[in-house]
Amino acid sequence: IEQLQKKHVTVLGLGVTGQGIVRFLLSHGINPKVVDSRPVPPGSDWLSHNAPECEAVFGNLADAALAQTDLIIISPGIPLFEQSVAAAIAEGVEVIGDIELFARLNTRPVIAVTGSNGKSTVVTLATEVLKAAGLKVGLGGNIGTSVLSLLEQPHDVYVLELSSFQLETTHSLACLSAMILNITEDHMDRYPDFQAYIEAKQRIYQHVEHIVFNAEDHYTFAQHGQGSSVSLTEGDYHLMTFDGEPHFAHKQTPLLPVKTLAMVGRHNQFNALAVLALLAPMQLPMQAFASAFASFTGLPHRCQLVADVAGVRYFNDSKATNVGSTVAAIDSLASGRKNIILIVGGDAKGADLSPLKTPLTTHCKALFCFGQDGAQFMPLLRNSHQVNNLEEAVLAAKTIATNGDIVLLAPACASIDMYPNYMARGDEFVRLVGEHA
Ligand code: UMA
Ligand code: ADP
Repeated sequence: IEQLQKKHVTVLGLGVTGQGIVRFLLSHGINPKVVDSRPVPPGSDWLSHNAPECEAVFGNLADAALAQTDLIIISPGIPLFEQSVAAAIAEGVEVIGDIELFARLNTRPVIAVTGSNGKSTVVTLATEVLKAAGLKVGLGGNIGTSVLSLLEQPHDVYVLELSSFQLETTHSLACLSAMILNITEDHMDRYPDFQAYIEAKQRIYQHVEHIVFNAEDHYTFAQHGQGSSVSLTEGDYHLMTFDGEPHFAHKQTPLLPVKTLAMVGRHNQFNALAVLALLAPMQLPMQAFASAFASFTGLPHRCQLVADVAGVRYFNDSKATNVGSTVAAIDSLASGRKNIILIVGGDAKGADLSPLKTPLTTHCKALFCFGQDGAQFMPLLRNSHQVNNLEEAVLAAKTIATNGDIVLLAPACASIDMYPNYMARGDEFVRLVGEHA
């Protein structure tokens, strides 16, 4: 902190992250310059009420004189290749993210999770287990809470959800344990190629005592160091039959019956194994896992059953914002019959949609596409239809659904072309299902 107080600091981005950084700096007597390329960033009102003393430059980044500062603390939504940022880096300005600042100040154990899908579910379940063991846990990062705000109160342990964007600007985060859950294509509008996205995620393993990885996804393997692998079938943490019943197990030791887990779906059994592996160094009583597994029913907007009308089940998986999560949703709801009516579309972020082809043709009865990139999905299934919005999709799905069918919103796209965020999209789906189904 003393070093920081001597520097001229610029906070770049005034969303959730930026506000967390500004609040933290002000509480330590540091007045940063605040810059955002949006003319009216989300935190502009907050700033004028709470920190009118900070110089603010909103609009064109070129006007912000970024090169004339000592340190830029950048938000994850702004790429390092952004022209003004790249120019400042070339001038020797240090650029870090809020996770890096947290890492430099934190003294408590950190459990960190990244991956293309399942991060929020895994960090939330891990947090519930730690709480059940009586610990005071700080949960933050990409899940939506600024990590710097976590430092305002003492905690026993931190659980961090980290995006590839956040990892790009993180250098010294020391973790007790860390895992890349899986890597499938996402954010191809931000990375030059898939390899660059993998490299960003791999940064989570830079300083880790206990590495955890997915035995079935070699992109998650660490380049250096030993660790524990996770997979339903072949990992150190895996499923085994014991006393005639499926169990979560470590090597040959059964730990808990799978039926203790309230969440459904095979991907959630994987997530539970990930939590067992990640928390192993904490040496918690198995009872803490048992009670959290039983009480945590999953986060909203993730494969959530929202209605069952005349034998037709409606699932809200609005958080499926990339191809991998939509594939996981279809696979985990599949019954061997072609009974899934899938709704997709939005901003596909430049993704390759072809991995959807097999799950769609194997398990789906019909496909309804909407939004900016809806048309790109049309060739994936013979019975596909383009509609103008989610309401038309729900109405059309209802018309063809019969007893035993599933109507699944798993858009494989970001929502920003039509909604403020995936929650608003999911909420609208739930409302439409309530109105029309
Ligand atoms: N933006 C500008 N100009 C700026 C700053 C931002 O146009 O000067 C745009 C960005 O391109 C982006 C949007 O504004 O489209 C938000 O960016 P931000 O960096 O201000 O975002 P925050 O509000 O600080 O939220 C960020 C994470 N957002 C992103 O990485 C885009 C949040 O993850 C995270 O919860 C929050 O920090 C706290 O850590 C959201 C997300 O979508 C949920 N993450 C991606 C994902 O999960 O796929 C990675
Ligand atoms: P993230 O925070 O990485 O976006 P979430 O837990 O919010 O992850 O889940 C995002 C989407 O991925 C949801 O649609 C969910 O059903 C699906 N999902 C959850 N766990 C997994 C997993 N282990 N593998 C693939 N998809 C998953």
